[in-house]
Parts: sequence; structure tokens; C-alpha cells
Amino acid sequence: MADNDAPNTTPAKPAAEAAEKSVAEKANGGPASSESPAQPVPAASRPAGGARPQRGPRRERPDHRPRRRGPGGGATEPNPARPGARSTPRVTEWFQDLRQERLRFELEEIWDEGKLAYRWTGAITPPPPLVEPRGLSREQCIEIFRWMLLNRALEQQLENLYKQSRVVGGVYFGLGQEGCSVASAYALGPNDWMAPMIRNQGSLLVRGFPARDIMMQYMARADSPTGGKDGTSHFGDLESRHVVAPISMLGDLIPVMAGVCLGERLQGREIAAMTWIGDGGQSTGVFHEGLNLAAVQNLGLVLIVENNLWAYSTPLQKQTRIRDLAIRARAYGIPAMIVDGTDPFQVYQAAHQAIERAHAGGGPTLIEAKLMRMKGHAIHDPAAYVPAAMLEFWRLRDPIARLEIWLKRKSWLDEAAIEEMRRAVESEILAERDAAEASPMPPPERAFEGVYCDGCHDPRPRFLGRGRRRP
Ligand SMILES: Cc1ncc(C[n+]2csc(CCOP(=O)(O)OP(=O)(O)O)c2C)c(N)n1
Ligand SMILES: [Mg+2]
Repeated sequence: MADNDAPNTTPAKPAAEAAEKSVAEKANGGPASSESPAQPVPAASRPAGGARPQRGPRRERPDHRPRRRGPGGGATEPNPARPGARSTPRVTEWFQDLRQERLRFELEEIWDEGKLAYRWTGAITPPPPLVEPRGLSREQCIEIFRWMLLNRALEQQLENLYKQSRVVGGVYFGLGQEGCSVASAYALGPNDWMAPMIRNQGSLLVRGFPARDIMMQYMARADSPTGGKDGTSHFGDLESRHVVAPISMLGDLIPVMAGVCLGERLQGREIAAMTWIGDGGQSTGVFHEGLNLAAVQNLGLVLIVENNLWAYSTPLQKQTRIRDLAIRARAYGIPAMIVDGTDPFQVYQAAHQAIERAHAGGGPTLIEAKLMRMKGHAIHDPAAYVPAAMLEFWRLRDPIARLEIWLKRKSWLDEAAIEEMRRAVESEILAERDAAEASPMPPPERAFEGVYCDGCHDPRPRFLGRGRRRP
């Protein structure tokens, strides 16, 4: 497979580079420089692990109307036929490919001893170095690395707990996707919203959920975010962290998050609402409906398509004939970016740009992150259908290993410092596991609580028509 559907605008055109540069410069309060790390970006600032984001001052838009901007994030070109109107942006303005390497491999369907199998052909080459981070300081790069280590250590611990029969239900892994989960959520500001999917445990950690919450949830303990009533990562926090819980029906989070943006706009605020979807989930009808709704309403949806090449046992080739899922954005008139999902700096850069656009009332962005699901669909799936050579190719693109090499080359962390960080992360996870295990199972009666309102709410219509009175 070679990804070849995207418009040939790469490497980034000068206009796109200039736009990115100005975003990065704005964020840094000065020109971006890889040698002199930038100051922390306000949109990325967040409380330390476990702390809750505070609601800061918000941009008021009293007329409730979004600021109209071109999908490229900047103004579109004036339309000479209709003075005052703006013409449709050119292709180069809607599409950016930030990648350093193009993937060239083939996956063929074969019959092996009467069984369906796949053959992967391609060169198993090492990846290029990570791109220079834009708008991220040295400390922030190291912080991202630490979140990624924590993400992986958490999932390893979940696997152990499952094998000890302590997990109720299955376990889903984001192995190989940690850089994407972490760096995308890292770009969100405290007033933005997110809705993770099952592989985005890293985003939950970045957003301030302690690892014990995730473990307790998987073990259905009484102190878990859902009090033991739901499992896996099916929990959120609407009050302070602005996290909508995952929805099992793939694609449904897209219109929900579009609705979150609309709700905020009706209260005078332009925010970014990030959610993730897979290559398989992109085939649902609600993906198209939700994205179109966000597009026509110019809502600040930041949709990250994690193209990990498999949807359960269905390879991308069987899902769609296109290879670059980002080109679908064109159908909705919204901008798209392609990033190497194993390079956290590319992911951050794209997410940051999309979030800035959302804050400025510039509407939705679709970001396709190319990466690989390095384990089965869930813990029960050994993924024997994935060819070994394909895994070998992607193992060289392990996001943690790539960032580790990059940090060492930069002399920002040496071997000893990395070892110490790994140990600290490991003991943090063990302490979190002990705390999670100390939580009891919920009492059976709890199953009857919270099903119907028993006086905890005062349900009344919030928005009444003119002339109507509250009952
Ligand atoms: C609408 C809908 N159809 C089918 C499923 C069952 N299902 C759950 S996950 C999954 C595969 C999803 O693949 P993808 O979107 O590529 O995400 P990945 O698991 O690779 O991260 C399927 C088919 C579902 N949850 N929702
Ligand atoms: Mg997939």
C-alpha cells in the first residue's frame, strides 16, 4: 500500500508554512526556533497530573455568531464576482501533509492452506528523526515523553490485572498510539473539551485523571468514576475536566462534540472539541452526518482519525479504496492535515493549529494520524491475521523509542535520566494500582441507584419560549 490519494502539496507549501509559522510565533510570543526552545504555549498549559483544569476567562461573543474565516484558518480570497463575498479556498489551503516519510507497502489477501491470510510486502526501513517541535519548550517535550511512558506502563498494568482475573470485561490497548493520544490532548486548553475513544487512555491521563481512576474503572470498583456501574474507559467528567465519556457506537461522538461546540457558542464562547475515530469508525454514517453538521455550522470540532490500518480484523484496504482518509475532509469543505501518528511533535503541531482555528471561530479540522495498532483489537484477540513483517516495520516506529532517541540526541535527557524516569513512572503506577485495589466492589444495591431521579434533580425546562412562565 502506498498512500497516494492526497493532493500533491507536500512538503508543506510556503503559504502553509507561513500560516504554521505565524501560529507558532503567536503561541511563543516570538519566532519559532528549534535551538532556543519556545515559551510554554498558553493553550497547552495544564494542571499537573491529577489536578483539575480551572475555568479561565472566556472570550465572549455576545452576538452568538462565529467569526467567519476560511477553512485554512486565515481569511479566504475575495470573490471578484461578488464583492464582499469570499470564494472557496484553493486545495493548497485546505490540505497540509506534515510527514517526513511516505509509507510504501502492500497488503495482499491470500489463501494459505485454505485459510484467508494477508501478505505484507515492503522495505523494513528505519523511520526519519522526529520533526523539530514547534511551540513546545524543552520541559514540555519531556513532559509529553513522561505522559507517554505513563500511558504504556498503565496499559501493561491493566494487562497484568486482567491476567489475574481482576478486570471485569476486556482491556483495550493503545500500544503504538501513545504519542498520538498524549500529544493531541496536550494541545487542548483548559476550556476546551474532549471525548476519547477506547485507545486514548493517554489523553485521559493528560486531562488530569489519575491512573487509579482508569484501573478502578476497569475493575468496576466502588470508587471508580462510574461507581462500578460501567467498565473500560466509559467515563467522563462534564463538570471540571470537560471530558465526554466514550460512546460505544462508533462515530456517535462526532455529532455529540459538534453539539458541545454549539452549546458553548450559544453561551457566547468559541471552543475546540476534540475527539478521535478509527479507520473503521470512519465508515459509519454518523461520521459523515456529524462532520457535515460541524462544517456547515462552522463548529470547532477537532477530529483526529487514528488510521491504525486495522478495524478489528479488517485491513484498511477492505474498508475503503482511498488510502489517505484525510481527503474526505474535502467533501465537507473543511481543512485537513496528515501527520505521522508516531511522531508526537507532528501530532501536537497539527492539533495546536486546529485548536487555534477553532478558538478563532474558523470551524472544524480533520487530522489523519497514520500509525499502527500494535496489539489485537482487545486483549482477547491475538491478531494472528496481522503479518509479522508489518509489525516489524511498525516496531521501528515505536513512538516512545523514537522520542527517547530524539531527546538523547538533543542532549535533553541522557540514559540515566531516562532510566530514572522509567523507574519513577513504574513506582507511580504500582502505587496507583495499590490504591485502586484497595477500593471495594460496589454494594449490590447500588445497581438501583441513579436509574431514576429520586429527588436529586429539579427537572424543569431551561429554555422557555417568549411569554411562557416557569411552572
Ligand atoms: C457503529 C458500530 N459498529 C460496529 C461496532 C463494533 N466495533 C467496535 S470497535 C470496532 C473496530 C473499530 O475499528 P477502528 O474504527 O479502525 O478503530 P480501532 O479499533 O482500530 O482503534 C468495531 C467494528 C461499534 N462499536 N459501533
Ligand atoms: Mg483502526
